[in-house]
Amino acid sequence: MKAPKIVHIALGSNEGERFNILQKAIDRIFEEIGSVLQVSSVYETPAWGFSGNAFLNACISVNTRFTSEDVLRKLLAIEADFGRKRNDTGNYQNRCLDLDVLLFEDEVVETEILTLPHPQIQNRRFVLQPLNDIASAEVHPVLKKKIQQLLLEVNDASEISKIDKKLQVPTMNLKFNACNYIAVEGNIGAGKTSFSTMVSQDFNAKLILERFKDNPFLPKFYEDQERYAFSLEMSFLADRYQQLSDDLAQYDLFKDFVISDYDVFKSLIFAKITLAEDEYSLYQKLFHLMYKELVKPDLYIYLYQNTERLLQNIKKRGREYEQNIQPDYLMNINKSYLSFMKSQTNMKVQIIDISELDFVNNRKDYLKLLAEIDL
Ligand code: PH2
Ligand code: MG
Ligand code: MG
Repeated sequence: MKAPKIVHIALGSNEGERFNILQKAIDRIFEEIGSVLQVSSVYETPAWGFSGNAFLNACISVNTRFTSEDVLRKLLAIEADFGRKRNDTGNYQNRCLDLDVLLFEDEVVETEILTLPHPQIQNRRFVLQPLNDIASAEVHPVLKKKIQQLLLEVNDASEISKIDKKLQVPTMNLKFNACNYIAVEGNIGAGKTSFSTMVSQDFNAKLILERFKDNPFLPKFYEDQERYAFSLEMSFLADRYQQLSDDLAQYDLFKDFVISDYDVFKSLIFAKITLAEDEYSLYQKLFHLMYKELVKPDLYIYLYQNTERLLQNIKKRGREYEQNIQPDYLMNINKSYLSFMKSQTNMKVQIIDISELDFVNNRKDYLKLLAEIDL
């Protein structure tokens, strides 16, 4: 899962209900591209470079996990939805909505469809003035000057005036900090790691990820289940116990809550499936001794995904030792999780069906999934 990057976007409109168009464009950017960090004031500006109606211009900064090219494509699609028609004369014309990528962190790009930083930033007061509201200290990665410096030096005498009305910053209305600790669970390949990583990035949470990669018994287990099941389950239990007791005890002053991509109870759920009866009863005794020492999550989220898509995801992520996992095994795991969750009386459990969602690639689906969470 990529760490989000900050993109600065310029908005302009000189046709139609200019202010409302800018606001709706920001709302669409929030829904499709990423969380909106900052919004500048709105400026009324004379058409620059052509004779046309006066514009309203603004700039925003957005946190996005998409690439700069994906952001550009999405912005063009939003413009098109607002009825923007481009002609190919190369001349400027009136437009109900123009969305330009100004800066994408310090990326310098020159392709057929995208130039970064935007080549005209330093020549346009209608860009620099609003950009200065939200990014005065950002350094232009090519000119190596701060935005405030570029604004002082700009050779553009346009008369620009700030308007009183303020654009709204769209937000998710979700208060995770009501919880101290959230566990995300789900079958193999459901997307537990992706989802908890995304939430930790977007809501300033400490992230605890299962260290499955370090388990030397896991590849062996998938080769010979009977021989390696007990060692595997014991080593998972020991690791998870150690990680959770360490990481949950270590309070991070700068984070608002903790989110993990597993709950320790999964050890028992898997052991029940993989161990012989006598081994399981021994395992269970040890498990309960350890379990009662651990902090329980305030919220347990189970991401339900159907078997077909689990298998697709497993194939896509390509861990070699997982490639022979059978549908029956996954259905069995799902069933055991469901019966575990049913038996929980003290823990707040939430099952969310994600079989119709693609929350990793589609931000609307991610927002839908978040909206399902009931805190
Ligand atoms: N956009 C242009 C050309 N000229 N002038 C103003 N005032 N505001 C704009 O957003 C603008 C412009 C090309 O995109
Ligand atoms: Mg433009
Ligand atoms: Mg444009």
